[in-house]
Amino acid sequence: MTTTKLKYRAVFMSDVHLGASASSAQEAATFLKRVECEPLYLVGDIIDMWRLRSRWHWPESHNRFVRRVLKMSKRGTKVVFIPGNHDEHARDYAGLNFGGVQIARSAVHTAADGRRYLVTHGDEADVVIRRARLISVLGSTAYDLLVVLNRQVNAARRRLGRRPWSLSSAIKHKVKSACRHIAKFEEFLCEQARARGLDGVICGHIHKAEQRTEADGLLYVNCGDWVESLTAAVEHDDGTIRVIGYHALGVGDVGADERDLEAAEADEPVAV
Ligand SMILES: [Mn+2]
Repeated sequence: MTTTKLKYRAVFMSDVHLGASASSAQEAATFLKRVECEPLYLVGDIIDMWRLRSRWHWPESHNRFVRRVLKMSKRGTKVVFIPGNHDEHARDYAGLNFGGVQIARSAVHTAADGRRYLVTHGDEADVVIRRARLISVLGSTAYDLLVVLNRQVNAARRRLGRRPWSLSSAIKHKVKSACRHIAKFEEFLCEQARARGLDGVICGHIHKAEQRTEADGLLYVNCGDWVESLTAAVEHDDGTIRVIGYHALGVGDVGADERDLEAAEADEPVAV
């Protein structure tokens, strides 16, 4: 089996949700094993403290992800952890360094082409979460169940030779308020970057991978998540930033090429 590393200037991952049973920690760790980068940004909700508080769930794959991050740091990758709302307690440690992992409230990443990007989890946009945390906790538990259920449905579909189907995205696509929420979220974060004179924003939180250039040239990138969409944002040597998907990378396959993620394939919000 080949183990050629995919080299990127920077890698941005968010919403791994370690501690949640729906986390695809195994795939996230395998992805990290296949990539090489200078800075690695962990853009929040890496550890799901909300979920761990209600039920301790920490299988070996979740350790594997943590070990992989620490190993990269030890080998010289600059690792920046920007906590999200599910691991917000880590925000108290902003400015500190744990085993080579720098903790920051947000960061500004300078790309190879000189463009500067605001890197933040994004929940600061989400007034709803601040106001009604309980609702959002209940919401994300229901979402987890949905994901697990959906996997079982798809295992059955595969046995029948049918294509997999995303139950939650089918439901969520129909929810207008979710769309409005996403639009507001994206708008808010673009505005944050603009106000600071930056060239774009790289965020997570809403579990919706996206890369889009606004009319004024501002770049909006959402890393997606490692629950359903299994995506990350990467910076190429020329400074181009792209969202790539684990499946498109052919990680685990031999000799498969990298392809950019079809935005349409990416999955949606909630559990944010
Ligand atoms: Mn979040």
